[in-house]
Amino acid sequence: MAEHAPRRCCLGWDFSTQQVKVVAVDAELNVFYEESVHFDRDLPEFGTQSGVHVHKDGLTVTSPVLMWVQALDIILEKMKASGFDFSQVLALSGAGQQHGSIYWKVGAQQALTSLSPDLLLHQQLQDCFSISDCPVWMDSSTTAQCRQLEAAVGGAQALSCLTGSHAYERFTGNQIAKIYQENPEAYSHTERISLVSSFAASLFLGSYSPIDYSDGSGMNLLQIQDKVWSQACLGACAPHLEEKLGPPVPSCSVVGAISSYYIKRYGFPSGCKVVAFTGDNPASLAGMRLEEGDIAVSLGTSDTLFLWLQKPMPALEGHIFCNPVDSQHYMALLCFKNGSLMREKIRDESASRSWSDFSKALQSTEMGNGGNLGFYFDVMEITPEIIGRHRFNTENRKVAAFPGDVEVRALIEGQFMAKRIHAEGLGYRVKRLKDVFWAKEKIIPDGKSELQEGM
Ligand code: XUL
Repeated sequence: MAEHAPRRCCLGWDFSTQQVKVVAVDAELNVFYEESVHFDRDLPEFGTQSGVHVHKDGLTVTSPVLMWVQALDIILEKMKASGFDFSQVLALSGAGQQHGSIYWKVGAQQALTSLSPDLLLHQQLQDCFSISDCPVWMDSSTTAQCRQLEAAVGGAQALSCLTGSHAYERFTGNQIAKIYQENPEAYSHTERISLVSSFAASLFLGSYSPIDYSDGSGMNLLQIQDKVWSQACLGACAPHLEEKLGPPVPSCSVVGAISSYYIKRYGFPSGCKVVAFTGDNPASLAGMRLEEGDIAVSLGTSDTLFLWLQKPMPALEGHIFCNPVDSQHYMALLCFKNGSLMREKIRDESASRSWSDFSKALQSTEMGNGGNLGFYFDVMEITPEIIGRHRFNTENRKVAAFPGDVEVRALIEGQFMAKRIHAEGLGYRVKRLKDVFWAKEKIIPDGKSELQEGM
């Protein structure tokens, strides 16, 4: 009986690079329901690898917007089929991979507000996008646009002081500038540009959800102190951009009530609130309840380091974002692109495609790896901008290969050393790790504690 008693809850959504996931959390913060759709596995017709298409130039990386919409359809239908009681959902919110952008075609707002509960979302939204393949955070094809933006505002440091970061290829303003320059027609047919987070919130709202301050800080467009779009940056990227972005809002804002589509098709209550969605990293900072001085490491598709700050110190490396919990405060973020995919590659090459062999290799080698060091960047790294595999032996000579177990430790130690060095380079003093959470890989607990001691 108790199992079937109604359980009031909130839903948390994650629109990440490789999957869409939902959790239901009850009043005591217990997660009692989880569901996910993995793009490569569950939507093979889109032909993605790890959720993205890497284009021939090796720099352009996109994801099909309809894949995200269809993933939401699949999850909602699975929840319905499993008997999930939507009538108990008081509110929902979520996170999205940062920086990715969605281009809603003229007329899309109309389609969003008049969704028929008899059809799936992707059947009704298929003609709503002026760009079908959205640039995502792994894209590094906008170097020219980055230099143009920095030149327009007086240089890299000036842009960093204004927006919290110097111009980064994956930051949305530079991606928008590229789309405007290369595809002006599609740009002019765009009535609204969303981030992945505000796009997801829009699907639930049935109208355009505003961009929140925190995720908006990853665009090179928002003045992080004043929380307004920078006219200089907007002007340098593309015309009429302010109206296509809409005004930004604090990350904790209730942006509206759920669309009648979800009430009629799935039985959500009409009062179900939609709270602004934000970026995955700001959402992690909020969820982990960081305190001043703490540093958190997230091992995901990208590895990230983040911390809570009261006084921003924009620099030439790393990012300052508006804080998602307290919009008067800030957070700092360092992002390393060669994270989990790099670990998976070395696992496949040097540990027989098995995490357990990977862990054994880590256990069988000493901390310090006998003086062997390795840095592995199969894709152009963000922090710092570098590509290639770089191995150094005890004599500090560059070598072409390591034995398998040395390779595994060199990778893990190199990745963690880089995190510490770059964090300290920005003036952070690492005291303790608040937590480390693992995306889908597991590095053995012994390896974990060694690494923490090593930090
Ligand atoms: C952060 C970044 C990545 C994505 C991954 O700046 O680019 O962490 O948010 O989802």
